Amino acid sequence: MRFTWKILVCLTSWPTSWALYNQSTGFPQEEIDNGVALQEIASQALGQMKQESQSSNGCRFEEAQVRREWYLSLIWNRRDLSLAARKEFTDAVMCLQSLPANISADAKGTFQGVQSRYDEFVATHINLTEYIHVTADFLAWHRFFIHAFEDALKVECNYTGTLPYWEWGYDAENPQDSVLFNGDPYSMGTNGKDLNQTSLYWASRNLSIPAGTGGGCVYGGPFSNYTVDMGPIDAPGQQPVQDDLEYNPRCLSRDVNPTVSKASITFRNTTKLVLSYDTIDWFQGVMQADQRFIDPTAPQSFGVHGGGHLTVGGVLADINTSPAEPMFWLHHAQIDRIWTIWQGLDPVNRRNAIWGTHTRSNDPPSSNMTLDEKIDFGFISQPLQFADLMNPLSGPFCYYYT
Ligand SMILES: [Cu+2]
Repeated sequence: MRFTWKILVCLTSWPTSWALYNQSTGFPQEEIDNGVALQEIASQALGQMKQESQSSNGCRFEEAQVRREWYLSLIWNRRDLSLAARKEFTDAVMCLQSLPANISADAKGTFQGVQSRYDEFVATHINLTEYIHVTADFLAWHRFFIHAFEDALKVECNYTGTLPYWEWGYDAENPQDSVLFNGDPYSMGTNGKDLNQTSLYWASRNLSIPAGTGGGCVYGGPFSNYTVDMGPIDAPGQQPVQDDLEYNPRCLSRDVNPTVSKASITFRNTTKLVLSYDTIDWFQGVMQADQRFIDPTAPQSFGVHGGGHLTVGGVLADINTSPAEPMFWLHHAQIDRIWTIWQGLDPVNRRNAIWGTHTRSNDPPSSNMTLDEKIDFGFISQPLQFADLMNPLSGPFCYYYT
């Protein structure tokens, strides 16, 4: 009996002692790489958010909206949204693309490219690009922007779901094989047609990146008949239009890129981002590969933010015009989720943490932003106070990620 017990102890402790632990995180490397660690960190953060919400007078956690991933769970290896729910989402997006724009005839002079209600979101992002990326309000601005989009789907297109998010880690190895792009009626449409390109020159960065597995137009499934009305403006391998807001009808292009995804949006990179930085300057800086905060251990990375944009490629790779690609909303929901997890791990110190100025990488130099400032949302909303956009469970928001 005693002997058996000893063997049992030996057997149960054996895998642990042999597992390769990542010293700084306390998780076995395997769990960091397969997403189990991030999942655990996320539920820890959510627990703290729930407690925090009970002591404030924001929305009631029990009544909050829940945003889900395209996967069901890691264990069952299925997607989180039912087929019907996925189709309801893409149908609602196509509905918004078919609704007329609200903007006035005056504004139409400047915003020539705006053909639909959906395009108002695109034009707002194009117009504000220099003031909402690598600035103090990057995360908060995009949090409200995607919320306003979700709201428009509900109010104007009777959408009954919430914004889905894209957990990049599931697709980092083989993004071109993702069910997101399998082209069936429950997907986000296909990859772009393969143009057999080898590299793409990115003029604004004076840099060439390896081409992906597509490059041409989405040819099947949702969005294969969708017309992008503006851009390109600033994307690898694409000739920019003369005027940022001009009307330039074209197909939705994609160039799903495994070289970029493997280097940037793995569970390992995302988990490291969430766990390694205690201050917002570093967290948001590394996330965006801000030149001032390049992660010295991953110099080739575009950060998870740019990495997601470049993994899908084509229209999503265009800094200014990217919301014209419906994957934008799933990618930025994940960006928002990662910020939410980071905030939730230490709400006392991180809930209202901001850092930075009004201009991209502070070039040209501008003043530091404060939480009392109003943030501009173009056609999407009246300006809103920065401080009101810091918590997904208060202010205009009432949602969390599962
Ligand atoms: Cu953006």
